[in-house]
Amino acid sequence: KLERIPMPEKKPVVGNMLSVDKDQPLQSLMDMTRKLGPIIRMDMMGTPLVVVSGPDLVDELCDEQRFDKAVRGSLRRVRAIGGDGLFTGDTQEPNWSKAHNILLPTFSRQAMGNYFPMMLDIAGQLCLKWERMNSDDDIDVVHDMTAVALDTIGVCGFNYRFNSFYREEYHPFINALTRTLETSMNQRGLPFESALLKKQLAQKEKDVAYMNKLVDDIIAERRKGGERVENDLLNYMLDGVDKETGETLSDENIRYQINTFLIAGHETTSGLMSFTMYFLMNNPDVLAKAYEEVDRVLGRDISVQPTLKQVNQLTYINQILLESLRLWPTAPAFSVYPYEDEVIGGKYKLKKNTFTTVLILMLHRDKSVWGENAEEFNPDNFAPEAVASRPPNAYKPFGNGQRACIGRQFAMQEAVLVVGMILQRFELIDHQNWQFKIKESMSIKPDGLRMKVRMRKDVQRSQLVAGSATDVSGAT
Ligand code: FDE
Repeated sequence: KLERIPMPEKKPVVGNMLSVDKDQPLQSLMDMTRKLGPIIRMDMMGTPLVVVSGPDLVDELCDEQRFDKAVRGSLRRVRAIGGDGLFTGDTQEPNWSKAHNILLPTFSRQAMGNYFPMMLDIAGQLCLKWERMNSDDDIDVVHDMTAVALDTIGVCGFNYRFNSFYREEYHPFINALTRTLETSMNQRGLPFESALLKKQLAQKEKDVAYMNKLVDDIIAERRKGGERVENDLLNYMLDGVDKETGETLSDENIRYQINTFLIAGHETTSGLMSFTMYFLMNNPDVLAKAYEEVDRVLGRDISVQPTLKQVNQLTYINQILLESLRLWPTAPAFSVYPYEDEVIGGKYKLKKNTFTTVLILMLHRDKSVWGENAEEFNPDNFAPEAVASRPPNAYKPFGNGQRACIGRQFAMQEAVLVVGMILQRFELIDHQNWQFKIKESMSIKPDGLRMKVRMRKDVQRSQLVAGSATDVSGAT
């Protein structure tokens, strides 16, 4: 009763290494899934890779008794910066559970209130920049959203200001990080690779040293009794004790955690907010409903800052973001391996340890779960009734189980706030009629998306706010 897992055609020696486009591996896998179905097997030069996207099969892979997160391939190479931090650590490594125990409360719903004022600060910087644009200025959406996400995790994480809105280019940290992630993605274990990538690998070494030093200096400064501000994550990491072992985190591990938050926290959140701008511009009905909610909840007076309570009431904005993560989940896949030999779907054999990737990009488009219009953008998919009637593991933009995203509430709170504040102020204009295109690296982003904004006609300012004393009517 066992069945062979469908395979794409393979070549001698390299097997399926070249079946996957180097620049668009995910989009290749999407095409392959559309052709071959909910489970595919590939031969990566002798090492099997199984790619799964059928909801029933994924449901089994989410069983943590049988499967564990696999830190392999490019994710493994990200250990150059993430080390044994939460994202790139193996579940069995002692530092994973230690850090998980210490950090879980700092990312809880209750803790989110602490970060809100800092998130507001950064979201305000973005809005101020956009308010001051001339009518011939346009916005590099991914750039500005990356700036928000990076600056937010910087202040909330360790009271470091990347000050992205005060510089034309990205902070050098981002350039180093982006290059390092790209090189990690390009290394595929092919023959002669270290010769081919010689330059990039040398650069990677320099970049890693630079990033580590920046972060190590911040930690050392804080240890010396430097500024002990608010409740940022760094303070929790310095003081936190794991109840299970009674141990604290080492400085080296704290560095890896900070690097990790910067990797995991800025790209994915920035991609989420960027895709959401695209969807809003291209779905007028949804946009109208979103404006209605923002006006009702936040009001028309932009000189009064939103409260956390109000942000939590922006439920339709939340649905829009979740729907955006359905069609273009910015962390588009996660991987597991079986502890023992397994059979899934009653017929597909997975040998112990097989590298198995859950392609959430396609899981989220399964017609049996999302209906005939699965490929269409529809935030009603996240109306409470719709969510309640769906199988639990059909939607996995934040991964699974104990290895799921620890930053989920953090990212969602930030994104709802930012989108809410944008809509409270601006009309969004797709002035170049952007043709949909994805840029892939660790995460996915809309490639080259630009837009213009215009101040909405009826915004009010009851108070004179420092730094934004411009007359609204002149601010188009
Ligand atoms: C995680 C995560 C995940 C899983 C992965 C794997 O499994 O491999 C996912 C899917 C995710 N994540 C997603 C996401 C999305 C978004 C928007 C985000 N995310 C955001 C964020 C922010 C922050 C800060 C974060 N995030 C973080 C994180 C971490 C740390 C992790 C790891 C965890 C453990 O423990 O493992 C993750 N994240 Fe996320």
